[in-house]
Amino acid sequence: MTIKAIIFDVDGTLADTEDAHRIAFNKAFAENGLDWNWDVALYDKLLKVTGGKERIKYYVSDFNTTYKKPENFDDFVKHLHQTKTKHYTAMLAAGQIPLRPGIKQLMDDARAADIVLAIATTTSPENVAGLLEVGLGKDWESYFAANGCGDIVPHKKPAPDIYNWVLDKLKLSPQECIALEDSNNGLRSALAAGIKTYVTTNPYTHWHDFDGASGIFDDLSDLSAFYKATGLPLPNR
Ligand code: XBP
Ligand code: MG
Repeated sequence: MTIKAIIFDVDGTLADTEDAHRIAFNKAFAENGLDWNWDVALYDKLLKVTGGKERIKYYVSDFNTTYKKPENFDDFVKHLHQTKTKHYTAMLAAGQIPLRPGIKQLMDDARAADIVLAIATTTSPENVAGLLEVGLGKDWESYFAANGCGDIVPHKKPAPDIYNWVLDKLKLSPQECIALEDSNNGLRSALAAGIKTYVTTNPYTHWHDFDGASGIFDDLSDLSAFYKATGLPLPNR
């Protein structure tokens, strides 16, 4: 079947964002008087859980078990996460996080060939906007026929919810789409929605289990190889 849409994960796929997320979490902890510090080794483990609020709760329940939770813990986590988003979007606005190699060219090639683009991510909408405003320009929203992100679905990746939400918006079947992901959670989410999935790895995910992926790449610097592997009818680059 011809491919009608490409659905992109954001964090780790469109850009190497996870270390900036980690730094933003640490800034939020410091700003709120917490002595928590997530180093790279710990963050690696915390990435098991997607979603920033969910990740903070996972840290408290599994890694900082002596911490005495405040009474309104949910509100506290929400506030911490808002502080984190403020720091993260400031890093994006400062142009600290470029798109990964080949991403913009792939999007431009696909658009020129009338292949629809969409986003399926667990990250917050502000973060998607901040990244793509810098990476694609002010009219970044016009690139995407569906922008699935954050809390719009009940269950985050590895659940298929966000991909199902996007398929619904696009009015396409899973067989008419491919997904691009960078992590085991993301791959499982897309596969559970029945979508053929390709993976680009990054420093946080290169060791993940990518069983079920249709192709695994270090990055998309060789777009011709990606077009050949996927069967996308796009020009040699
Ligand atoms: C990304 C995530 C996100 C980010 C943090 O996963 O899990 O939670 O790490 O963003 P994926 P928020 O790439 O699979 O979508 O703090 O805004 O949740
Ligand atoms: Mg990702």
